Amino acid sequence: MKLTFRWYGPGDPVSPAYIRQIPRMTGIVSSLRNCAPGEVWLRENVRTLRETIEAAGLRFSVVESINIHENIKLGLPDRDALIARYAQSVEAVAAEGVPVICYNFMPVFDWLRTDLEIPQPDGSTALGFDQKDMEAIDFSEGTQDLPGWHAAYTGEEVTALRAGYAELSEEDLWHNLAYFLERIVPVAERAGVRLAIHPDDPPWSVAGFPRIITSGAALKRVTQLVDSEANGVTLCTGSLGANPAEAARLPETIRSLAGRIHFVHARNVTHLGDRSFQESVHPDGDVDMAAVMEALLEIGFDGPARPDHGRMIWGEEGLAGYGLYDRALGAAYMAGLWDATVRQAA
Ligand code: CS2
Ligand code: MN
Repeated sequence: MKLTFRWYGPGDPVSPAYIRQIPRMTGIVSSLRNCAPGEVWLRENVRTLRETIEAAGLRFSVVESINIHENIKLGLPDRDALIARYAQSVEAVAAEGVPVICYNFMPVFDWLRTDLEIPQPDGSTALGFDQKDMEAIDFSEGTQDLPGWHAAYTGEEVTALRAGYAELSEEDLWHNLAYFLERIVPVAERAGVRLAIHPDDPPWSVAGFPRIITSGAALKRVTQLVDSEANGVTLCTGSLGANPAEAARLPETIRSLAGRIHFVHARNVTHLGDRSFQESVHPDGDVDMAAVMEALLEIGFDGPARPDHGRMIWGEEGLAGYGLYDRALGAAYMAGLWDATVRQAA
């Protein structure tokens, strides 16, 4: 396992110089934040980002994410042109030597929480999600009441997007994902880079939009859509683990995906009720992190892994889920647990 850390690029309050000071840290996970979905990533911009990362003594290990344009997910007529542009971005990333590209296939929204600052008994704050709170959000005026997405969409835009997705069944969405992968996986293969789909977070339909990458079985199905090592997954313990049944079968999921896990997100969650959870510290919660590490070692996982979201601790202010301190604690815990797992297996 190679320890990595997400950095949002210049402007992120956490600096690569600080990230480098975390024990065992080898690489950065980043992206061209200003590129909208559908825009081609220019090689020179990827190079500048890589050089900034390397100047801090770290490697540009993973691109997370190249976001997929909505019209590809919807299967609209301009998708071929959009996929061709996506291919150019994949080639630019590969040409700069970044070995893994994380992406997701979530309609409209990326990861969602209903509360970004839940006070914890120890004085820290954590992120959480409750389906009841989500269902109470009125989208008629847009996303203004959706934490983290205030200015994302107007009411009319949400209505139009919902109408577009209302015409798609889950199988149609699978079909559109297959259409995309059939065209992009060969490009990734030729360019020498590996794709790693991130499971949907939370792993169920939200805000009136369908979600399909919601289980270990769904990740497996993705790998079967195009049979190539370049067609892999991001194993996110927190996203899958938001569903108690999936949390319990994480080791089994990992074994079933041997050879296709190209990136790992370690995060713990505590279930609070039906489709309701809080993010918890890396060691404690409903994800058995030691069992996750054991299964990863068993399948010979040797790729990049990062602590996923963290709490806000020690008075830090920053991007929700992406402060330095608690993620650094998570990274140190991952390193220790991995060492112990390797030693025990030897
Ligand atoms: C996070 C996301 O939700 C999560 O678990 O890791 O930031 C995720 O990385 C992106 O949605 C992947 O595209
Ligand atoms: Mn994740």
